[in-house]
Amino acid sequence: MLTGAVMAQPATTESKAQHDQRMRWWREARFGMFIHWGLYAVPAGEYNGKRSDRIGEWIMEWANIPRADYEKFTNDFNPVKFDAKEWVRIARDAGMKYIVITSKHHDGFALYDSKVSNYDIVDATPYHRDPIKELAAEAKKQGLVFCFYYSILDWHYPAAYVDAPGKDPTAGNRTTKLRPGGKEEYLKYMKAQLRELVTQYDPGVLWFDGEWQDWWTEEDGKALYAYVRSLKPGIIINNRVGRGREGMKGLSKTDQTYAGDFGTPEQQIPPSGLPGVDWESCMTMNTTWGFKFYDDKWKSPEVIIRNLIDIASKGGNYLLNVGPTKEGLIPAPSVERLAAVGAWMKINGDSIYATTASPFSNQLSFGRATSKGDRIYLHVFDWPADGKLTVPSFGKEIKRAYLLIKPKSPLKFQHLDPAGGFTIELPAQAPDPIASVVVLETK
Ligand code: H79
Repeated sequence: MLTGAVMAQPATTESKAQHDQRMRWWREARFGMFIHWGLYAVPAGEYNGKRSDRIGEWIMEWANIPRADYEKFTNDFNPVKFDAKEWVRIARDAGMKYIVITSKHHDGFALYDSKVSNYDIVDATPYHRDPIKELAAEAKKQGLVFCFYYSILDWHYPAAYVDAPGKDPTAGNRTTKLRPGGKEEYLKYMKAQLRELVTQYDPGVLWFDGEWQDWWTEEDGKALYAYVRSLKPGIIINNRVGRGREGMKGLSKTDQTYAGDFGTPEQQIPPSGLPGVDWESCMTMNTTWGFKFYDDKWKSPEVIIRNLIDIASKGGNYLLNVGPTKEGLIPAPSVERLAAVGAWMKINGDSIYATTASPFSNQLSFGRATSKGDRIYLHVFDWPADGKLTVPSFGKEIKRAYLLIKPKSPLKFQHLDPAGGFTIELPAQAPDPIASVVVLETK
């Protein structure tokens, strides 16, 4: 089945086989690291004594900070503790296969050395180095795919201004306006930055955001999609390049064909997958993307691991965020949680990587399932007290059943009457209290 994205792009027409080939590494990866890092790490959620429940990277919006004042954060952005090798190690050890980092968020600040702007980490901060260059090289070295986030909304671009009650015209805002002629100028600027990003750092994905502006049309999205693909035909682009995404639910609307290769649910997991539709849920581990020093509402490792499984069981990817500090450190609570996910993935990764959605028509009462070839992986969240796991039928017969950690010890199973599924005899103790994996080999 062709996705809308393929059909929407006459300039980059590709066959289904070519499309599958382009999407292949991404579909197999299933798990990536999102990194929100920029000037907002300096105030870290507090401005003039004011704190907020809102997300840290939006401080220029919720604290109504004029451009000229926000720019001053550059003086204090000196991430001398940044260690590209360590960041990539943390992602790799968590079992993540790709990294998506903010090349430019809504605040307009470039985290790489842009030649078309002085508002970047090399030109405007005491650090004077390009961390992206090191990170891209290190990711490649350690076998992860390096990718970029890029915001279409830009609170710093000279032609952009805010027209909202009580708002400074140069502060951040959910929406901006562009001065007459400003759009053409800004489009040129975006394309110049995207050319730099794609040609100099060879990203696997371009992850757009901030597309909900009145001045941004689906036509603009299709043209930008084609432009980025023309720079690197094999690149993958999310659906926020155009106007297709349905709010925070993130999947693309179906009333027409929209630009973009995958849907982007934000802070949520769709109730079910959709055959032939690629998507990725992005989520935070606490309640902010950009670092806030007082946000301690951390999700437990159990919630994070089960989210990863839930997403895989619905055929999606999990893009899990970290928000490093202005010193260049990934916060310790994030590192601890990623290590816990990594410990689980090291043992159970086969049940996640390169899998497709659950073959069962309904969500399993005891947990989740994924498929790969002739195998079904059952993720047991609730271990049965009587040692008998009741599994509904899924249209195939079972040849063998075993725990993923004990492939040489077959588990006894019984087929119930023809349509009635089967039961599997499990040991008394769950191997893993968060999720234990039972493998079914089918005939
Ligand atoms: O980068 C992170 C956030 O800063 C950014 N996206 C993630 C990945 C973001 N999160 N929330 N928002 C931006 C707020 C935007 C919310 C809305 Fe809308 C914009 C609500 C209404 C307009 C877009 C369009 C989302 C729903 C409809």
